[in-house]
Amino acid sequence: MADLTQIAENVIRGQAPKVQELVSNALAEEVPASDILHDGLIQGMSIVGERFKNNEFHIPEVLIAARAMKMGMGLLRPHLADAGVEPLGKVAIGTAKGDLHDIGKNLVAMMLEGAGFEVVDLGIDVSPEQFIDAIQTHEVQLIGISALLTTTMPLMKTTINAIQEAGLRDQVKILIGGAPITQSYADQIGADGYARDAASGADLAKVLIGASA
Ligand code: B1M
Repeated sequence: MADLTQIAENVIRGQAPKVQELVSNALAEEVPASDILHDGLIQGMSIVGERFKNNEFHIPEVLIAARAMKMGMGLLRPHLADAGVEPLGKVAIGTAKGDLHDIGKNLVAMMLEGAGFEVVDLGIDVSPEQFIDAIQTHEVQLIGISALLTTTMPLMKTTINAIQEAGLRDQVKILIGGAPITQSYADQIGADGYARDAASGADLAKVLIGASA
């Protein structure tokens, strides 16, 4: 009998092969893919996120857990599609134009995926036009922008203004973050939210799209 808490536990411990084995076994036992996702993989990643926020986990542990979660997701994805399980929402994320730092952005993307979002990763050095294209092409509900340089912070505002001018501002929520970013800067440039770390980013994304109280 599949024990989904074991999947969560092995995600937390970053045991990718074990997660794969347990997910395969659960699928073979015809456990619904959505139960494996929510009670196994997402449950595990949400505990990882909490521990990261509380400084009990550091970046290496998060990356290893995210890799285990991704291995499980790889097996689960076709079954979720077959069962018509919808993601929590769709997010496009990238670092602001001119910014090549992507370690924090990647962590945020992993936490979003771990929370049940479909993530379109636009990469680094993302222009306002690329963000606009992502809104139009992928119909995302949320845009995430990361910046690590004081010189690229203003590109967040340029991006928000461009989205506004393209008439798309009402279609998306905009979440920003990165070491030099603050809540007051987010307020100043008209972003919908600011998160200081990856786990808080995933929590806030849920609130912004109305998927969580
Ligand atoms: Co750069 N760099 N760097 N760098 N680099 C900093 C940021 C810097 C503070 C170092 C310093 O001088 N002390 C400084 C910026 C100074 C400033 O602007 N005030 C700096 C500089 C100056 C530069 C260059 C200009 C250096 C040069 O070439 N002269 C150059 C710029 C290149 C460019 O972007 N155009 C440069 C280059 C690089 C490397 C390529 C060598 C490398 C990046 C590799 C990579 O990312 N693939 C690098 C690195 C590694 C750093 C430091 C050391 C570490 C950054 C990092 O990855 N932190 C950094 C110094 C430091 O921070 N100690 C530094 C770990 C990461 C997990 O944290 O990204 O903050 P962080 O993400 C956090 C939160 O901020 C939040 O969640 C994450 C974790 O929970 N978060 C979000 C991030 N994005 C979010 C988005 C959200 C929500 C939360 O919603 C969408």
